[in-house]
Amino acid sequence: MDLSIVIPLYNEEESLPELLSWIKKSIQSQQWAYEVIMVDDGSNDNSWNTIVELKNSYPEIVGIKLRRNYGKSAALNKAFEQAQGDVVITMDADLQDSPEEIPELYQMIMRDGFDLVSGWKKERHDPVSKTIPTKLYNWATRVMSGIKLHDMNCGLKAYKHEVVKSVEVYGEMHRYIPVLAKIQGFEKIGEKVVQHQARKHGVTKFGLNRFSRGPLDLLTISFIGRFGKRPMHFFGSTGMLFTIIGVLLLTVLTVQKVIYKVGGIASRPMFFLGMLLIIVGIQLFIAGFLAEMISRNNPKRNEYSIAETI
Ligand SMILES: Nc1nc2c(ncn2[C@@H]2O[C@H](COP(=O)(O)OP(=O)(O)O)[C@@H](O)[C@H]2O)c(=O)[nH]1
Ligand SMILES: [Mg+2]
Repeated sequence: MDLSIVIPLYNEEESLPELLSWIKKSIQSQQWAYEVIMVDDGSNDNSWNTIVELKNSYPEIVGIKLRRNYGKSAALNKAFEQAQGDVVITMDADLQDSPEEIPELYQMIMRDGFDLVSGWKKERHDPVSKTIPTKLYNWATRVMSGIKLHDMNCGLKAYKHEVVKSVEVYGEMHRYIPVLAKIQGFEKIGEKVVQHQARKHGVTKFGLNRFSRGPLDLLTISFIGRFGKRPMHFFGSTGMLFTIIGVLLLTVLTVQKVIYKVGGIASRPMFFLGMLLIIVGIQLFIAGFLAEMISRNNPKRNEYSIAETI
């Protein structure tokens, strides 16, 4: 199969019929075998019935209904497991992303050889309460990940088949799929300026909590990406550093007391700092040993992303 179009959705009944006909119109001139995977994430409106009905006129639909609302990441992960296309394109269901971008995104993967191409809503039609925090967030992610994308969390993205099969998305990690892909070794990441429209029906589904959860997920991703298979290298090295500095500080104090007969050592800030560093350092070692014991039992510990074998 050439193409899988993946659409995660939550309460978007009004948008779906127009979305499907727009997709069809945008790609019918291509001779592609394709599927449209729609994941209804426990919507409490009529979205699922609408999908079932649409299936009669659009046999390319693959519908998945999750029993409750698990979040966009979970929906994407389910769809990625299912996707058969050589190219997988994700898009939002709310008609804000234009399906007319699909042919060019497809070519950027197949012809230009990108592993992942992210849309860039250069001209956005969203309220400022959304656009300003997003700029900040994109800057932070660029700095932390070293990936030069302007619009990390654009819903419209294209992937090579292997990419969606090797990233695992949960929590709020759909915001960072390019980072996850890079950790797996997919480094040819491109960007395409895409059209963006204002929301026609319904309301946005992401409130303020995206600003607290997102950064935490970014921390998790960068930690697991770097140290997930060798946690002791992180905990052990920081633990060792802390302990050594602590021991040095206390040694200085001991020398002062024993050789130079300096009094009142136990009330000096350096004394408390030295003790604190030793205690925290040892705790970090313990955390490291525990993490190693846990990851030993992880069947994925020795799983690596293989590009090719002959
Ligand atoms: N599967 C799933 N999709 C969701 C959820 N929340 C939002 N979406 C979909 O993600 C897309 C973008 O959401 P939207 O509310 O438009 O976000 P915004 O464009 O950033 O304001 C839309 O297609 C939504 O239906 C969710 O909890 N689960
Ligand atoms: Mg939207």
